[in-house]
Amino acid sequence: MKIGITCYPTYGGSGVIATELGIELAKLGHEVHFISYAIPQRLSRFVQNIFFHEVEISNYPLFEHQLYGLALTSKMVDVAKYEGLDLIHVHYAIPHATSAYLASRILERENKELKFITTLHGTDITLAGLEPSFLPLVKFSIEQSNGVTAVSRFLREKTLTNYGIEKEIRVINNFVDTEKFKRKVDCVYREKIASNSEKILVHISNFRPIKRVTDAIRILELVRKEIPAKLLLAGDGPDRSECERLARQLGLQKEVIFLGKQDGLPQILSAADVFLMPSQSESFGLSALEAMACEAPVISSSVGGLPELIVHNETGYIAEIGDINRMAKYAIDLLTNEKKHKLFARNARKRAVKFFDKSRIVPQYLDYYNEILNSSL
Ligand code: GMT
Repeated sequence: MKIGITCYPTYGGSGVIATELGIELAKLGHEVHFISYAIPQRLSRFVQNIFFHEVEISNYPLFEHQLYGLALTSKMVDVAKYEGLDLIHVHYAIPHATSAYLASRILERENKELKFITTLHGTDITLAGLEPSFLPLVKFSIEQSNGVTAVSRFLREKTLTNYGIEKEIRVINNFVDTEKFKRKVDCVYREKIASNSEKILVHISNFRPIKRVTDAIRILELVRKEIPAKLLLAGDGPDRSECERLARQLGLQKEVIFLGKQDGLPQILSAADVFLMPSQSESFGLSALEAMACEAPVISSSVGGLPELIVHNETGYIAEIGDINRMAKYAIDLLTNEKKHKLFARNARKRAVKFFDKSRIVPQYLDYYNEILNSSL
């Protein structure tokens, strides 16, 4: 198959899933054409069968706001036409689904069919898509997609109810390469950052307000009242300065370690005794899954798709949003009970391998592509 993939190429979870999916499809012999404004972050090396098409954006002075969605449409038309794409798979609805819709209409005028599948990832539905400036367009673009997938049951239900859409949405969960994401015994972070008696909490995100990273710092403060511990923070974003300020204010500047944006996530996750995800909203929680694959029990808020991933009292714990006292209590419980911690760590890895390994999820996308290509929709 010749497949076009459009995604945000940066550190966000949707871009990661799109890129890893493209790589796996290419390994299976499919030809994959990424269409975006920059080469995806996780595509830093040559991979056979993968091609990248950069969307050039005009900076003509009259266009005060960049017209990326339109430039993307034209690039999709070109790539579909000249590379002979069978379909386009867009990740994150805004503006990708709308661009794909326009591209398919343009090609229709030339008697060429281009089907497109939209994968909904999270804030495209729960946050940005609900803004009045986007809502009608997001609803329309989802309805016009030949196929739609959502990364959790939660996100499917939200889409159907929030947008009043009556359309079959296939749930295809996030996935992880459990061979790459596995606990490393010689973890440099553990050696360099903490002494033997210190426990390590880890959080990885893009530091947006929705991630509630400051909760992770407050949880560390409570945990440290009982046991010596440090917090490793990887990633960067708008809330980073606020987090640094809070760590200083709580006198934890040495105990909260900011790593910034990082590529070697399995190494960082291998240092984790516990992974924290106190998000306000989370449609699936890809980094929690990556942590589980590295044998880190996850303590998270009970929002969105997280309860579909984390089994409370088995692979980790779930608490109400903002209930840092409970989350800290759960962390202390796990960190002071070696037997329980080992069991949860093992359960977490087992669950990641059994239900969310790439070998289980990637074929679901391929089956869905074939279904859509063979349907009359
Ligand atoms: O929040 C992020 O990390 C970025 C965002 C995105 O769309 O790029 O992530 C969303 O997609 C991920 C991959 O499907 C999900 O695992 C995340 O839960 C989801 N984030 C939110 O819902 C806030």
